[in-house]
Amino acid sequence: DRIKMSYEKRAELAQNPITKQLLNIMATKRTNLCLSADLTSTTKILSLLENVGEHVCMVKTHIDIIEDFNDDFLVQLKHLADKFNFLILEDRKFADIGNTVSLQYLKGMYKVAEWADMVTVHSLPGEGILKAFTGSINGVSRGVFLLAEMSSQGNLISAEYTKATIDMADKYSDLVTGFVCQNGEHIKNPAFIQLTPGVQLINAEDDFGQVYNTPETVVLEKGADVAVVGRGIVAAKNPESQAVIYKEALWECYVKRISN
Ligand code: 5FU
Repeated sequence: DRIKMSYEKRAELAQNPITKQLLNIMATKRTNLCLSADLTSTTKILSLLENVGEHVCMVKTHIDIIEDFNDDFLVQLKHLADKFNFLILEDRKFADIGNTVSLQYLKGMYKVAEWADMVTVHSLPGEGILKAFTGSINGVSRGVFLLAEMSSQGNLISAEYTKATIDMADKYSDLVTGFVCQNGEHIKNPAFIQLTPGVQLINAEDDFGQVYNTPETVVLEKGADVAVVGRGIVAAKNPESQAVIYKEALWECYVKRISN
């Protein structure tokens, strides 16, 4: 069962190269923390990553919130990803018909396919949306996280929708790296990664309906493999020391989870 299995073991089982790579990074760097680098200036993002990069397995971006976006930023971002050995997830939440999504993924000013190891995709339009992606671009592996649940208060995703999303991935296991969700009880396959946003050290909410759970809750009770932390780290006085606190708390929960 996925929950009790170590990341190393799961890396061996994973067929999808990007899943394998992510699980190996987690095991080697001993971190299941994903930083959500939700800042609007390229210099601020790069300096944040310079300080926090060594503590995370993945960095999540919202490329379209950046105000001074330029191609050199992508070069610097890639350089930091190599230097600190983390993967990049562009949280684009694609949600249109396959043809449009394919254009949004490959074209436009951001050319997401060229630099993002993984992207997030809504299952809402049906499985045709997955045909817009391939497991590799120019010989480099690519992955997709399907949105099976959301963290926001009152979201319209039903239990049935969540289950259908998880089932949708079965036919696309060479492409789907895992699921963005809150509760992974239906994710049985150890080759899929549960990515859970809405994480802070205390239970809380923001003014827009975001709901936060603690590392203990998300990893031990809800089955998160990777926890996404944004403002918990980004808005801290000292993001680096805060990242270490999150990294250690999350890792301790994982160790506890696989050992009892
Ligand atoms: F799919 C989801 C979701 O259900 N909840 C989220 O919060 C994605 N997110 C993203 O995680 C959201 O867009 C932010 O980028 C990040 C959470 O940031 P926070 O600052 O930790 O609330």
